[in-house]
Amino acid sequence: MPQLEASVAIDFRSDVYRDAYSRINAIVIEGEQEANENYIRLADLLPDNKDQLVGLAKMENRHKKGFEACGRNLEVTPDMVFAHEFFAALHGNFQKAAAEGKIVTCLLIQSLIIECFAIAAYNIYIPVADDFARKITEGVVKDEYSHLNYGEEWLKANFETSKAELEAANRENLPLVWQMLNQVEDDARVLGMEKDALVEDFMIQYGEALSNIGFSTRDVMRLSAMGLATA
Ligand code: PL3
Ligand code: FE2
Ligand code: FE2
Repeated sequence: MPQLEASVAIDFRSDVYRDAYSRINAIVIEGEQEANENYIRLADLLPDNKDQLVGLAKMENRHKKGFEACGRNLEVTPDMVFAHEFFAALHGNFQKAAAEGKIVTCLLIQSLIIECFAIAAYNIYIPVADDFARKITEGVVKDEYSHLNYGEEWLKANFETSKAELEAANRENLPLVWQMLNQVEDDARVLGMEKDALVEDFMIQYGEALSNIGFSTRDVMRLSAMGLATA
């Protein structure tokens, strides 16, 4: 008996797909743009790490260009107004923290939360992407692991003095991630990405990061599920 197809082929050119892509693509472009700005801001706050952080910012700019090309390839116009709104709360929290010189909060928002969100999204997207976008995304996700690693290493080296601020910043910002996922759930499904898989991958990446920084297993469980039950 012939094997059934594992999944129904995705029609990347359909109106339904391209409509969903106009929002998801915009989110990714906006996310990469804000990541670029956030690392430039961090370079000011951490002058000793300036060259490395400017290097990360440049990578984010290349990622943005790559995803813009993915949209053009499908003849999709990204809905940048939607994407700007999508990131507004997290972006506002980063800017407020930066203005107050709260480096730990800035690193938690950008290098842990946003990078883990990106890694989860890109990992889940790669198997269901069109050929052009798959190649681009595979290159990008490798870089995102190095950005996550930057945050982990800094926070690990400063763990004892950062712990209380990390707890507070996690409580304030992680619930925003669950809200953001709820907002993209329907569009992500059209692209072949399930919310449960995104949540699972995010929690694995984020939990591992917290553990590498120095939190106990008990703390990791508590911190990484913050606000999930009520989302
Ligand atoms: C930091 O380097 C990049 C920040 C980008 C954040 C992206 C979050 C994406 C969440 C939307 C879920 C679907 C993603 C689809 C992938 C093309
Ligand atoms: Fe990036
Ligand atoms: Fe990144």
